[in-house]
Amino acid sequence: MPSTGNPAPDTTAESAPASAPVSVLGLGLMGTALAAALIKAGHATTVWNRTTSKTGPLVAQGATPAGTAREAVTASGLVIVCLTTNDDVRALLAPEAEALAGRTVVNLTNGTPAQARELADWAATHGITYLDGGIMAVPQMIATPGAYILYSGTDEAAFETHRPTLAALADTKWVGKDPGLAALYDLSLLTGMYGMVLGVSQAFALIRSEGIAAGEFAPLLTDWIVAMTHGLVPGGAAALDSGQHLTDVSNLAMNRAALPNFTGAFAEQGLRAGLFEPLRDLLDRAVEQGHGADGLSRLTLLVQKD
Ligand code: FVH
Repeated sequence: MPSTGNPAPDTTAESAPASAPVSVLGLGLMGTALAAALIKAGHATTVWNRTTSKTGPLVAQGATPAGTAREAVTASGLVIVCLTTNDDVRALLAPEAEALAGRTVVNLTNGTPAQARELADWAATHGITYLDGGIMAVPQMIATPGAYILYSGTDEAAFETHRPTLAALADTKWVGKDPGLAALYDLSLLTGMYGMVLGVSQAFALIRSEGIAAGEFAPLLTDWIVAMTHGLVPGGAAALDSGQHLTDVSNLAMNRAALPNFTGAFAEQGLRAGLFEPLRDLLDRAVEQGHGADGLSRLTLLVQKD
């Protein structure tokens, strides 16, 4: 039992009441959106942030400000944490271990699977229930259709207990009892996004190099990316799962032959062409290994370190 504050509620109940109290630690852009959604859904929401001025707008919406992290932790059986990194989470929670005992921590900070497992181990040794989460939304999407949060942790029953509360933030997707799985799914999805960020940045740079407005080009780019995604993702998955990479659509030898056109055009326009290097490296290796007739799905196998 915690030495200070309110006793931790019994988390073995089947589900938390619709108005279950929640504490949110970390009121950056995301933490603020999460707390606002909880308040709107009728939860008694206690908020804490290192920089105290950030609590103001949430207090105006009905949140209770906590003067210290300890005060926030002891106000609720469910403690949601959303900080910059898991190093920050560790530094913040370590001194509160005793106060957290018997409560459930849901860590929605971006991190690696190994960090999530380490935090779960730490929590277990202190009698804290730990769930890791990966938010698949930007703050403006919180509590709107299309947003979802991935969850994992050894205690699936605790997730089910708090699921109705967590559903106020976004759709909930349970991915398994290994605490590292939410981070694995999260980083895998974000990897797809960052590849797109790089591609979109380069596409805009090239089109703008001849004075064409980004806004004029944007609809074409959007439609093209959507069309390519519909083929690339399910098609790539089918090829990887079956081991059949041969293609009659767009083979690696052809893509490799075309690549100098991209590096050449970027260089001609005075743009950085080095951004294509990782793709060239993969294409070169695939073709040199005799996979020129295979499709782009083959590149996934070359990401693995030799
Ligand atoms: N914003 C987004 O689009 C993405 C969506 C997907 C999930 N990410 C992850 O969410 C975490 C927080 O992101 P954020 O957007 O809220 O980030 P900031 O607005 O920069 O706020 C950071 C908060 O963390 C607090 N903080 C940092 N270090 C510490 C520390 N050592 N002790 C206590 N608090 C700390 C910071 O406090 P302050 O600077 O205001 O005092 C903010 O509250 C992140 O993992 C994303 O990858 C967001």
